Amino acid sequence: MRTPNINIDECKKRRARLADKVDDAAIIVSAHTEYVRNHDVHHPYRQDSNLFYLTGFEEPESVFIFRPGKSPETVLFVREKNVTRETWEGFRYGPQLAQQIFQVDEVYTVDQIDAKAVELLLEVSCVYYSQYRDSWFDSHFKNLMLNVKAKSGRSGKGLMPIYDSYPLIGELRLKKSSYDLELMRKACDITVQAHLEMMKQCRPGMSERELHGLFIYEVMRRGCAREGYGSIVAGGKNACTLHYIFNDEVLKEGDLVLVDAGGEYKYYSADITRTWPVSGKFSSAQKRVYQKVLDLQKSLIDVMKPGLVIKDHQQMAIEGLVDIMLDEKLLSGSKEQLIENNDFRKYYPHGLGHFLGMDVHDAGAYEVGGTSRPYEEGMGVTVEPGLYIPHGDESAPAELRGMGIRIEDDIVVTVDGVENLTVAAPKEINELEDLVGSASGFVNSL
Ligand SMILES: [Mn+2]
Repeated sequence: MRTPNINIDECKKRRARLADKVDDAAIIVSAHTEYVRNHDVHHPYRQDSNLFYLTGFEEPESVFIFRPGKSPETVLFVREKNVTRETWEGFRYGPQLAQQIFQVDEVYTVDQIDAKAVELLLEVSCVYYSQYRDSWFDSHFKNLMLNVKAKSGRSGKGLMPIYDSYPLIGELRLKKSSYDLELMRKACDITVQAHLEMMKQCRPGMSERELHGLFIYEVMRRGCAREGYGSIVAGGKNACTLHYIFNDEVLKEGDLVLVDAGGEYKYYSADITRTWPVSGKFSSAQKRVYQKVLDLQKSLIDVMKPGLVIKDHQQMAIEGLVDIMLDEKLLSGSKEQLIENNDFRKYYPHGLGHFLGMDVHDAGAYEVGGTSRPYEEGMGVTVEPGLYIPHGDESAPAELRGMGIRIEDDIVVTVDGVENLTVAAPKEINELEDLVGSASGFVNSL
């Protein structure tokens, strides 16, 4: 028997909030597909965030059907108990235990879904399901809709309307409850500790991979199941590759290293980026540019509060970064023109941040009715301005070429301001210079 990774009462509260948003509908959420890595070995499995959010159930090949106000209201389809399979792959709840532990009205084995789901859908007038996410259930879903239509006889109604469940559930996930925030704080605290360890252990000659391995070790030993996303550990010019994934080069004296890494704790992810000198000492050019990006990042956090429109916040970041680019002679000319022509994109090609929660790039709409929405209490967002000067950029001052700096914190919008969940991760120059390479007893050979 395994202990659920969630408080089931919280799932019930989430379902109650979801029920308020629909009328005479069924919401269908299926498990994430299992992917084969090679032969009979699968990629590590992680449940679909929406299914976990609503049920806490972590097994593949499961489907949840939620019919607010109907009876049964909650129906879960799960894999059957199977002694042989469990010997190989581990524990399965099976229908009986799943019903008891996850507290849903009815549970069936997943091979009953085609017949049972038709009955459930005949009693509603529309369905919410996110197609093209889970190939396994998509094919069932198509037949299901046809069977429901066939069963409704000669009503002339046609196919029942299908709405995407993703934005519907995304809107709920966007506003974090106190339970959600507790887990986000934990993910962030653990990730801060792991960044501190990486800073302490960092030294020239170490590989990016070793630093990456240290991060995984430090978050997993503190209770994270995994990383929230593939960590970026980018020394020197590798920092200019925004989603650098190779992490296999050697960290060099004189270079900066950019680390963008977050642990996932009970399905909530942190997302911290810090940039520090490999040797523990910034060069004067690195120090100058880093300080400017840091001052901007802090000022961008300071202005955050409910009501600030996300697009306006992004605009502030662009303006601040263009000032730095002009100051550092990366660009010249009129600021307005450089912004209008998107010339700054050469050195700042990404956005200021993104929603953060169960997914590192979390669910939720950035625009409502075609316009950028304002920050609201309970939103989790990142603030991560960055400046990247390509290695081969002959128009840039030589001392800046190949320099990539990003500083990222995880923020929750409160009733009148923000809470910075990752404020404890050092980012001041003197703090970093004191910390980097300060670990004692380090053996520099394998
Ligand atoms: Mn991020």
